[in-house]
Amino acid sequence: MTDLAAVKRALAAQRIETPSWAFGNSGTRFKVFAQAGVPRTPEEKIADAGMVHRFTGVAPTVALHIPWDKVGDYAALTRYAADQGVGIGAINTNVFQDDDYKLGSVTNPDPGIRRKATDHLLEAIDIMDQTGSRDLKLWFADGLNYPGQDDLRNRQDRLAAALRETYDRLGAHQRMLLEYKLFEPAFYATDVPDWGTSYAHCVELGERAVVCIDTGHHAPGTNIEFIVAFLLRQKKLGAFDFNSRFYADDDLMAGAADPFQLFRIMNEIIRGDALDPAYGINFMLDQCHNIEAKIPAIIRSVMNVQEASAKALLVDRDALATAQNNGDVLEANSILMDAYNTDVRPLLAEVRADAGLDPDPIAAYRRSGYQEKIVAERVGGTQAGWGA
Ligand code: LRH
Ligand code: MN
Repeated sequence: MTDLAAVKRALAAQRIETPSWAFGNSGTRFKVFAQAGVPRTPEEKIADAGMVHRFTGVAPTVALHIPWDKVGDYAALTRYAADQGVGIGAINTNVFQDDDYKLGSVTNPDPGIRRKATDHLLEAIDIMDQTGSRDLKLWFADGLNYPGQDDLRNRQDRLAAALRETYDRLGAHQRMLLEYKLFEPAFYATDVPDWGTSYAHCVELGERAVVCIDTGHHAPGTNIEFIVAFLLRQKKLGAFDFNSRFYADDDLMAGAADPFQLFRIMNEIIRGDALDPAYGINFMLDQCHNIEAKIPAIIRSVMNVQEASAKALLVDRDALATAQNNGDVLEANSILMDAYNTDVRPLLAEVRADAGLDPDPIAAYRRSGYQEKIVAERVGGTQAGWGA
């Protein structure tokens, strides 16, 4: 039988990290629809992240992306974040937007360009030393568009060398999250295309190199919860970039396109006793809100992760194990589906009320008038995000 008090404690202790860039303008190659009230500075992005935490109670850190969030004084930015009720989370590097990186960054045939890219990764650790961040998050757009364009093995050697130099620079409490992605912007081969490649590099590097699973970075039909189960078993799962998709790297709200998949992922997390922040997995969002209001969309995404987690926490693990061990296929499946089909919104409303929060974070945000305030105040300047 499931211990409801324990479920509520686990939900109250849950931590979800928001992405600074999701508060900025974003879109597709066809159009970026700028929105009124969008932040112009890292401080304004952090203030918006503060609002998500204020109304959900479970989003106390915000991930930064460099140079999108470059400032002169990261210690001051960290103090500003504290005033907004949040901490600075993972530091994301960006070796995908510079002209020099057309043929790759750390995998580029040109050693001078590899040096430049590696120096950016090292600079990000300097920033972590100032923000107190634990996680260095690496994603490489590096790849090829045509067979023969470059040597696949040489590129892996170059990647490994850059990762080694970066790993050896990490401080004792710092980690490297290596994110993989099947394709885009490269359309023939990506140098870190799948969990296996990331895992192999992380094993080669050491215990503080772990895999980051972005739920939008797999081939259609990929069983992501299998990857979660496997990496948990290997103690190599470090983080998630939660979002959802119908087709490719759509970066839609987590749980919006496939709430059952998010439930199955959180089910493996719960089965692995890995939800508690003490276990060390960084549950992050990585999304782009191209047409919807950004702050409510991120609040909704946090709630979707909470709902998937609550359903997974309600799985009757003893009954499930018994049915599985008895080879009772239908019973085992129905026990899992019973949890998935449970309406957990009243339970989460209780958890929020117990924490002194409004049971409906989105309604509370709407009543706060913050949206109207930022639309009125944030006039002029250059909006953050993709150029409109
Ligand atoms: C790459 C990615 C990566 C970030 C970027 C914003 O698609 O998922 O995590 O650096 O989005
Ligand atoms: Mn990502």
